[in-house]
Amino acid sequence: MTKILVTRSSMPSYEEYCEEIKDLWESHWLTNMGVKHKKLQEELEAYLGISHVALYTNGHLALENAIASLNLPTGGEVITTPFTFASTTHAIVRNGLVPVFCDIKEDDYTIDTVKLEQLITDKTVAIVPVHVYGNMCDVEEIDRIAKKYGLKVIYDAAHAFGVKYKGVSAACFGDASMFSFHATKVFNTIEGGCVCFKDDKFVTLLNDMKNFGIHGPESVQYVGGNAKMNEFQAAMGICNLRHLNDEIAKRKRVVEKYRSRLEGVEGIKLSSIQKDVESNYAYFPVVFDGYKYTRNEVFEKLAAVGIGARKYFYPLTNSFECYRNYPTAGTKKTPIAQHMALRVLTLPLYADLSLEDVDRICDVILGE
Ligand code: T4K
Repeated sequence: MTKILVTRSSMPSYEEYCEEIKDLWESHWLTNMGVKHKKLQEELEAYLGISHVALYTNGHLALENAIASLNLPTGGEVITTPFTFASTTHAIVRNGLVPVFCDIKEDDYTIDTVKLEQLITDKTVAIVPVHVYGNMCDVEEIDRIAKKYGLKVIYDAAHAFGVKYKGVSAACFGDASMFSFHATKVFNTIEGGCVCFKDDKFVTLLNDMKNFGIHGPESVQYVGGNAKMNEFQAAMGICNLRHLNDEIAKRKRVVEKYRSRLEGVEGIKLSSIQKDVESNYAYFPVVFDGYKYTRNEVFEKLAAVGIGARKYFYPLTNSFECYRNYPTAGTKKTPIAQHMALRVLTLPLYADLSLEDVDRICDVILGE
């Protein structure tokens, strides 16, 4: 029985990667913003249609630094969603800010903008929405709210690399957007991530912050850490970017196959197809609500035959032990998110997942 895991990293051929890293053996330049770093940064700026990309060693530190760059007042409230990976909430809290958890929408699991506006107080300083599973948040409404109340917006776009709204890349909304280039993502640099932004005034800050705040040989302007992307990571990104369109097209076939088997089955709910959005087919979430098997039963049935679905995102971040004593924590105020977290399963999805395997997975889900 071959195991099927929830995802499998996209990789270039061994030869292609070796060719890309060959010159590193000649230069001995392995990290600290070398030629590969520069090349990837420029290629990403062109691909995403954004003026500035600051590369990071992972998406989490990219998000932490993006939030830090806005210099928000300690103790300020940041409205965000608990239906996400631990990273989103941690990045807010590790910046000395207070997460205020907003509920999500039932159809696409992104932040509910009506509830968001109701949560704004005189302590609110920013919004950190999440394009969860690659589904775009309501960027137009969030922009309207942010302008009305003078709030900063930093998108956690970890899942949304390659996604476009009305032809515009997910990189281009809010004050900044963070992409994750982790091994499990549609586009990977092994580990990695970036901050995308338009305002020139953040160029120095975001690039220096990942290198101890060092600006020049005798100038340290910020209290930064070490979050640099190294040359091997960047080389992987350069290779993977060449194949990205193919990878997304292959993922699309897998998703279409899943939809053809699961759409319309009583008690099974699929994520809605968003209007004006070009998807990257990052994840395939399925909600079991009133189905003949519970989510946990489906999870166990799949696991019993070597199929590794995942409960992304359960538990909600507002129920984590580390936030138990937070005044804003608890799942009561986010009932839709809690409902989804108890019922959702993300099914295996990667470019090379065969359609026969998708059938096998669906047979287990639909079987007696
Ligand atoms: N914001 C959001 C909304 C995020 O989802 C994430 C990360 C972040 C921020 C932070 O970005 P990064 O700092 O990670 O760049 C995984 C990933 O580690 C994490 O990147 C991701 N979100 C999260 C949703 O999933 P785990 O603990 O579930 O991963 P793991 O090790 O169980 O791997 C899942 C499957 O992927 C494996 O069953 C097989 C496959 N896999 C895994 C690895 C590590 C590969 O094929 N190759 C690999 O190298 O967290």
